[in-house]
Amino acid sequence: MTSPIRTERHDKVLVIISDNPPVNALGQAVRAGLTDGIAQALSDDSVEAVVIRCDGRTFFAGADITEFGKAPKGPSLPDALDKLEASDKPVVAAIHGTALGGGCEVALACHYRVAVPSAKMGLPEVKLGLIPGAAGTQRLPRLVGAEAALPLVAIGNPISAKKAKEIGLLDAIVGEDSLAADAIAFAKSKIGQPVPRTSEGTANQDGVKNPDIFDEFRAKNGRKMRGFDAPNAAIEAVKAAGELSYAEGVKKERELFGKLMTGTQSKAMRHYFFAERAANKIDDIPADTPLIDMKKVGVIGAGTMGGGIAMNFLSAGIPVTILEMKQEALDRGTGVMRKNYENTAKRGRMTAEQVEQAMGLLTPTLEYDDLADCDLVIEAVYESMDVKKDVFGKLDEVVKDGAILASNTSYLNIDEIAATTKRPGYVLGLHFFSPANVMKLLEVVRGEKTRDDVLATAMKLSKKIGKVAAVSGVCPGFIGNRMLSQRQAQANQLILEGAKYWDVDDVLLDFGFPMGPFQMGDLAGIDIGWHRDPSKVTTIREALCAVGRFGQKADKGFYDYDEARQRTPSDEVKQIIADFAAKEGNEQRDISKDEIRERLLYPMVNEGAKILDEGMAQRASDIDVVWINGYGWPLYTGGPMFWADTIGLHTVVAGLEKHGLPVSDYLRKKAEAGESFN
Ligand code: 3H9
Repeated sequence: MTSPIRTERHDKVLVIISDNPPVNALGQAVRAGLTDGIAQALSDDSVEAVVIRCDGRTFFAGADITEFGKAPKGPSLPDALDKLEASDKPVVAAIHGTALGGGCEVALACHYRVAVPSAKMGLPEVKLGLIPGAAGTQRLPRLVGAEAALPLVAIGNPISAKKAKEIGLLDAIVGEDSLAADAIAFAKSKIGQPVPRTSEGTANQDGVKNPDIFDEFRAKNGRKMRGFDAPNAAIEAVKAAGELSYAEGVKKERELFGKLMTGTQSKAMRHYFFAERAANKIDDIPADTPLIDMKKVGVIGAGTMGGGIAMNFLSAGIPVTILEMKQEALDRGTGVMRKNYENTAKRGRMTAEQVEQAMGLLTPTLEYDDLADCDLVIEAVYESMDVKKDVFGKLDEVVKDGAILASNTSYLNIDEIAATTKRPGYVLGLHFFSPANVMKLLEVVRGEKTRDDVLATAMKLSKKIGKVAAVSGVCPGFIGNRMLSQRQAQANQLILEGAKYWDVDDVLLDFGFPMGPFQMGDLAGIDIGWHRDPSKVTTIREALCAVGRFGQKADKGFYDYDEARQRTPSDEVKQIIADFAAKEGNEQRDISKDEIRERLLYPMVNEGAKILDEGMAQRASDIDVVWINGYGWPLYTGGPMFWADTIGLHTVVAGLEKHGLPVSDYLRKKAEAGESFN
């Protein structure tokens, strides 16, 4: 097999080039090639400096994740990088694209780093449940200081070249189109000078002088890190970089890395990494299916949902025409969109110019005819089949042939909606989650007649607007809400049988969800969909509405809320539930948290199995993607189906049986065969 690494001579400079598509991952052959390249430079007296760069779309994007969990093959990345850094001839990293993880560690082991303005650098290992394992936690703080290193290592978001230069991670920013030549010139300028080795840097002493920075960082980012093991290990490693010698620090990093690598969290998060990428692929549609050009998008409805949907496209530079029925609603909707953008700008995540650019792409209208030349129209109107049918009928008449018509319905039958048009092949569901400009998930609902190019275009578009998409077949509630309704039914039943409603919420919080169903009800408003007749009480929610307990907005719902929005279980609600249960003939008993957890989560897995069996999801990992991105299922458990695999499907079946709950044939068969979903 030919090596992915080649070398070129430019006078006294040896250029080591990696060409390992798609992302120049640092697999065994790349590591071996890098080591050989450095050896070649050192053994040749006519070479006086070295440049390392990559062909293709990016500098090394990290270790090859597909090698994790397999028997390691030398040279290891830490060894390769130690050899590189030991060179007494200057080595320059020439960076474009994304220098991530092990790729960033390659750059750190080089004596100098130059990059193009569009490059990004980062250590995202923490997002795979890991910390950098090739001395990144020890070299980075020695170069840029512990305080600047902490967010990079413990949160894992990449930074721009500009920011990298500011903190000292880059030595120079070079021309966008002249990286190779500029890096060689930079290397030549360093010939004959003593080489600066990052492992010998002293910037890490900032954390020794002010050890409070570690606790402050923990306090500031506590919510983001809740439940995850890797961020704490990352903080520990960065702290160690100031307290220990380099050799001891590296040893500490290896210990922490090894522990994380063999733990369940990293396994789950690596599963998710590949799951997210797999979800964007549709098994029976060829990758080279021609796509429909997307120059302009229409959105019907300028409420919270429609406005949020529109913002996704505006932010991606795609013009949007937004339609409302009344001028007042249109003005209100576009006003909210502008305000959202301005708030983002206030937080420093957008410039004022970008706000104007995005809003400049928006055309508000009251006329259906203005949607005629859109390539895609998404309706986000009231959730009623009759209303949707009416909207699709009108759209079918005015919007040009070959344009896609999409519904944002979270529940209704897409095939029935499609049948009201003369172009059912061009109809599909695009189910956004609220707030639609923030939430990552997009459920793409494939109708019976949806054309291949329509679906392929939707998947491509979802990536362009920064969404994580998963395909669902047509069934009530699709993948996400269909499984949610199982959990909700159990939550309601549990409190009738005597479970404390705050225990139900706490079980889900402890599991890693951001909140439980009753807290969620209070936040969203318990009166959503309430008929406003206090004399007709058929559910606990209606009983709460009847006494004005509408949720957080009324300072009372399931919980009482104080000024700081802290929740306290309410005696009034306890009584309402007890009375309601008695009326329904439910005898109340103490219910353990274990029972609550099993009854909330196992029926979801069972429903997931049915969804798979019916072919409503392409693969179990798509279900994981839906639940992690749309419903706050904790990433570090890998999603409901991966989690079920981890605890064993026989455990799920036994639990369902113990609680007298239904077990689908598919789940039972898999459990009996000792199989897993993923
Ligand atoms: C690490 O470095 C540990 C070290 O500290 C310690 C070592 C001792 N490996 O995302 P895309 C595949 S941990 C293997 O769709 P984009 C990916 O699966 C690593 N494969 O492209 C996909 O395959 P397919 C730290 C990888 O342009 C294809 O490449 N680094 C890897 O949207 C295209 O990927 C990271 O965590 C990999 N490292 O985004 C960075 N990376 O076509 C992970 C990608 O079959 N990577 N693939 O579906 C990324 O964040 C994005 O891929 C990147 C490009 C931003 C680079």
